[in-house]
Amino acid sequence: MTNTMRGSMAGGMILYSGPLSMFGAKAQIALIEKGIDFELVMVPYDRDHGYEPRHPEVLRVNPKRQVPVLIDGDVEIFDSTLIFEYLEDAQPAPPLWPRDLAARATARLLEMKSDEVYFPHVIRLMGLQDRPDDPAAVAARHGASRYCAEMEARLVDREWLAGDYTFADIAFYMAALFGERMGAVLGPETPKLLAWRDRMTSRPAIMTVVSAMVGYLSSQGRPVPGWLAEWRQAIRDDRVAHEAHWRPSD
Ligand SMILES: N[C@@H](CCC(=O)N[C@@H](CS)C(=O)NCC(=O)O)C(=O)O
Repeated sequence: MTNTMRGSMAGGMILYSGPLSMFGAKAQIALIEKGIDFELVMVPYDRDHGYEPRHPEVLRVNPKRQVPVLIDGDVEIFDSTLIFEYLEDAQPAPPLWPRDLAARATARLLEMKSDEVYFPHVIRLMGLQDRPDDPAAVAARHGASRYCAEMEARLVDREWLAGDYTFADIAFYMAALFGERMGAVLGPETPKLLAWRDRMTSRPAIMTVVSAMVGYLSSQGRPVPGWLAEWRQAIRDDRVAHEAHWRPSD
């Protein structure tokens, strides 16, 4: 982040994330959407050692030893969903939960389901990357597709998953991006979801975070989902509209 020094010197929020942390990316996107000044600390991560050695602040704050961790003065919390809740309370505008009670409950449910119903399929695929034809991998892709069909149905009469743009969209965008990396791809059978994904990718907050992630993957010689590589190339070629300040980071 450009505001790294400002955040820490001013005693602003500090987010501990990882270069390929989908949960950390959720929190980072929310901070940017809300216009909050923060310091981003990327903890050590590589393919061979994972998150070892753990960052001392992550170990100190989170007994689960995971990112993301958010520190805001005396407030020291972890878990992307709890971080969403804190950010909404700390900085109500722009709202990222709907105002309406029922819509808010639905958005919270969708946010949770994205992490706890959809994403477990992706985690299963992560463990089966060398065996894409294994029945367990096939079942995981089917499970992911069923979930996507459910989200497609929601988008028939809505622009965003819960009506307004909310944390639920951020959560599912990131989870689906990791799904895509693991072979749970979106196709023409979910046209509304594809259009939603384009709307999401166009948001400066999403572009900033995803661009850095794509840059990291490229720097490691690791594959980038085809649609994202094409999108990035289109931005480089000035074929799609984008915020003037944003450019692919590598
Ligand atoms: N429910 C947590 C999940 C956090 C999580 O799984 N973080 C991953 C990185 S994306 C991690 O730190 N993994 C290392 C580990 O579990 O040891 C959240 O929403 O923040």
